Amino acid sequence: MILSLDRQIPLSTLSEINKYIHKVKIGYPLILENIEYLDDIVKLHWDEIIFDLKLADIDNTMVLIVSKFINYADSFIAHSFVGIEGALDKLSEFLKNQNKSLYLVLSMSHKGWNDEFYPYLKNIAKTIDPKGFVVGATRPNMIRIVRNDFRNKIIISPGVGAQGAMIGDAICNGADYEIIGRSIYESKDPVTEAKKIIETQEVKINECKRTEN
Ligand code: BMP
Repeated sequence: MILSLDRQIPLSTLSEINKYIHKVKIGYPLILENIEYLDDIVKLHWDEIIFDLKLADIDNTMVLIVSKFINYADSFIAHSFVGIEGALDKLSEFLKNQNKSLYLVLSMSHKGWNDEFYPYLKNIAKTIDPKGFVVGATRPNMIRIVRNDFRNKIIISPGVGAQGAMIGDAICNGADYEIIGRSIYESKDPVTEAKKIIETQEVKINECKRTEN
């Protein structure tokens, strides 16, 4: 599970959640809400801090943006559609030199996303060879396709809960992590909710593994 934080929550709550969820994805709304909060987040014990800046620009601009957060992040998310030359080639090289990782968006969770572009995005993804991909949990078929095309890459999958995908479904279809935000941070008791979601996820994964065997 990856906690998606798009809003500030009390540090004591975050620190409790951090006992159960060890990866966090930080979004623009949170950075814009309170950039100083980032200093508190990084002090907790995360296995990975992913900056979801959905980079989609020319190389120089993307490198300037990630440079601002390089000391906070383990990895960054960029759009793949911007292409290679003059964009992702330099970003990818810069992040490698900084020992940071890159995820590329291959398929989004909202209705309006068009997967007809996937063959184009797939070729870009093959050339750039990032750590992993973002594929929406609302598109189980795309998760299966991406898993089949990229057997050794990490698939992280948003869209669970608030956007309608069921807990555990993305994992059962081949994702490595489900990304969950509002279902946790907007709940009355985020810590209990996080624990409940993890339990539900475990039950679901065990069920689908049993069905596979
Ligand atoms: P929530 O669980 O609150 O819906 O949050 C999902 C998070 O994943 C948000 O930060 C959103 O920007 C991001 N996201 C998404 O929902 N769909 C995508 O296709 C790609 C994303 O990064």
